[in-house]
Amino acid sequence: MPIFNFDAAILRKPGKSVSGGLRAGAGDNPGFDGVAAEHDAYAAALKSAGVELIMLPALEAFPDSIFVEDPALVFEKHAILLRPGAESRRGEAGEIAAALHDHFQNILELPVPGFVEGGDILQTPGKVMIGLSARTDEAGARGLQRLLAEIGRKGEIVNTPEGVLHFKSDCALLDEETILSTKRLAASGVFDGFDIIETPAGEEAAANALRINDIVMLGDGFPRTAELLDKRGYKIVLLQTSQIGKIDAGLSCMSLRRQGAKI
Ligand code: CIR
Repeated sequence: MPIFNFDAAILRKPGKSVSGGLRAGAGDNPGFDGVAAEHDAYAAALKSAGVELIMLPALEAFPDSIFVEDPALVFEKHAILLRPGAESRRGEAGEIAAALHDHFQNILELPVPGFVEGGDILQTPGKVMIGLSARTDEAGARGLQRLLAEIGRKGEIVNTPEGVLHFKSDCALLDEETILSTKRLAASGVFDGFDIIETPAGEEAAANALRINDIVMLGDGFPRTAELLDKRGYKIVLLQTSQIGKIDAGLSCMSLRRQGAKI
């Protein structure tokens, strides 16, 4: 079964507090209604792709909790509770634990010490890549590597380009052999051996795309990337990301996808 086949996904509704979500720059706040509309369209696209939605309620105490990808890492039967590097997000792992227990057979926890956010993890057929970043440190990455070995997966620790929030802010798996990557990340050689499609200059944010079953979800502001993927035969679904983009998020962040046969 291809690694991008998913049967279910956990999502969390945005709360009004999402307007105050973390961001590196000093841009204006996203509006709650705009984020909610982007989230609704994203959920609808997942559903159309054959994914069962497990929708969790909003958590006002955690402005960034809509980005469920970061406090956990999931596979077909296993789920790993992570420890976000961002202090304001650390409690999100405890908040998502019950849903993981409901939908996965085996729940593991990142050992102490160290931090890992799911946005830094790229799952590929042969290995799970763990990007070191301002949110994921060496101790966390090593702890995760040990847990992955326990469940029969190989973890490879790599670097995220300086100033980039998460490893997956800059890349996405498009199929078993192909990675969509920014030029700056591809230049580091981490994807040697893969077929790489580079995002055109100025469209770096397009790299946080998402392959789900037979579609690739792509932000709608990246016409040259869309053309490249279209030419390669990918079935693209364009989604607005202008509001979540104000708090440094893209398309992978809003779901935790469970591997399984497409419904
Ligand atoms: C944060 O800074 O943590 C959120 N504002 C954005 C998280 C995006 N998540 C992701 O890329 N996996």
